Amino acid sequence: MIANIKETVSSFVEDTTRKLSLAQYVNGVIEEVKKRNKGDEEFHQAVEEVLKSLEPVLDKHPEYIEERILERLVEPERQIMFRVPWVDDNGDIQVNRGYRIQFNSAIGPYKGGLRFHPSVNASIVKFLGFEQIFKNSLTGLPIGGGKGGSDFDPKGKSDREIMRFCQSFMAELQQHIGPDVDVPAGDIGVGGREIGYLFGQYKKLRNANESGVLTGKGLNYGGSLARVEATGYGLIYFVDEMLKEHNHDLRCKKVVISGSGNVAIYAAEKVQELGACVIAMSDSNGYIVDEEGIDVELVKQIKEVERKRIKEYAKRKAGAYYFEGQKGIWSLKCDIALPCATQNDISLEEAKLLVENNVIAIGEGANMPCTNEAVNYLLENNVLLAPAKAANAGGVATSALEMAQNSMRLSWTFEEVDAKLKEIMINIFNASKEAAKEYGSEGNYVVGANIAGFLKVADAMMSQGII
Ligand code: NDP
Ligand code: 2IT
Repeated sequence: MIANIKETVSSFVEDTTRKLSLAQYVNGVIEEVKKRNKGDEEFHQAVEEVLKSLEPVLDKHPEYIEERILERLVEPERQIMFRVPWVDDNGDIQVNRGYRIQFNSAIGPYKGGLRFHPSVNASIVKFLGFEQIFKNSLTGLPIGGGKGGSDFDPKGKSDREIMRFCQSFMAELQQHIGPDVDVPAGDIGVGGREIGYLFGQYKKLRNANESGVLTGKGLNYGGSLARVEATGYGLIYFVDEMLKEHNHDLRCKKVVISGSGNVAIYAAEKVQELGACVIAMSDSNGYIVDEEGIDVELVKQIKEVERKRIKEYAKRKAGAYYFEGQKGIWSLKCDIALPCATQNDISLEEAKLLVENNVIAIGEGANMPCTNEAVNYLLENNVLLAPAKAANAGGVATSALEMAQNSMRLSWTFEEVDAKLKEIMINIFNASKEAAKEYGSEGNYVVGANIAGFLKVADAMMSQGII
């Protein structure tokens, strides 16, 4: 009996010591990242969130520690930063900064969007590139992690200015990308128009019609049906699957969506198609409330066609209201919250409001829209949380389907692409669920997605040696 107790105590002590030293090791890697990437706060945040969730994996697979997988993973394979000079409509010279980060190519060519927004800097591009590694792995398709962009602000620019900027940006970027090397796409401020100008310039400079070099292209020059819809639709497929797992569904649920760009619009369209009611959407100036349910076609007209502000909506739709301010939207009572605008949209304060209002689920359409404190608070309060890496992976997954169609020189119908997208989203949900269960965090899809995404990349890195 006493021997038994002694054995239990000593194995408990051994176990606790091992876990403590694992935590120390992971903290050490995080501290080193902070030292080497001073001031890159968004990048620190993304690294901390992922690495901390990997402790149970390292416990089971000490070989990842021996092979220094974490230390290699947090260091981008390559970072490119360049000058983007262009001439505005007044004939004045403007200078912006361009970025491309080629983070990890263990499972395929670098893949990830380009963001054009004044807030873009090295930290933003690094955090987005880091997240992209795990997201792309989760899709089950052979794509590595990359990201890029510029501090260029497309707002208020003429079409010709956008074109000249894109041409200058591509004049430099073209030497670093290619269909088997690195395949950019859109993100904030980069949609079909920008991809068209970027593609035209690449084709001209390289004298090659390599359609797989960019995704999100127009349908008449190599684009894929359903790519425009894919991120928003994919988000809803994931959220629907998560709700079903917990005996809920979308019917008659009140939904609040931040943003009114590509992801937000198609999330709104799909969620309403499945029976929910979107009562609010926003842009960076303010939000609209329409208790009757947002008219998505009107939002498309205002934001996609006219490129105007969301406040126009309240002027044109009876019974709709407009409120100034970015974060006020999270004080509205809703069942499902879909942050689809930008990072750190929901901090602890907004998370508390959502919980007070009995939110059931959060689906992250944007990248890292919840702070780490908000994520922890939401999980502690039993809110179902669909993490960005998994829930918004439908966009990049469909980009990979676009690459596949380009390689085959064929195109699939909308229904074919949409069916593949849905299957991919359900697979991602299941992979996240299973990984969470296997590593002791059942129901925590944040941890599950990190682990499932990590394992494939780590194993590929192990197979390919120290490079
Ligand atoms: P868009 O440029 O089409 O739309 C962005 C929307 O978010 C706009 O309504 C914009 O408002 C709002 N927004 C942007 N920045 C801010 C800010 N700092 N504060 C408040 N609101 C802001 O971009 P997407 O819809 O493509 O991207 C939205 C999010 O989804 C991003 O986090 C992106 O990384 C992520 N994502 C995008 C994918 C894609 O395929 N496009 C795939 C996966 C994730 P305003 O018009 O006022 O600027
Ligand atoms: O964040 C993202 O996954 C995207 N912006 C889409 C990237 C892509 O390559 O389609």
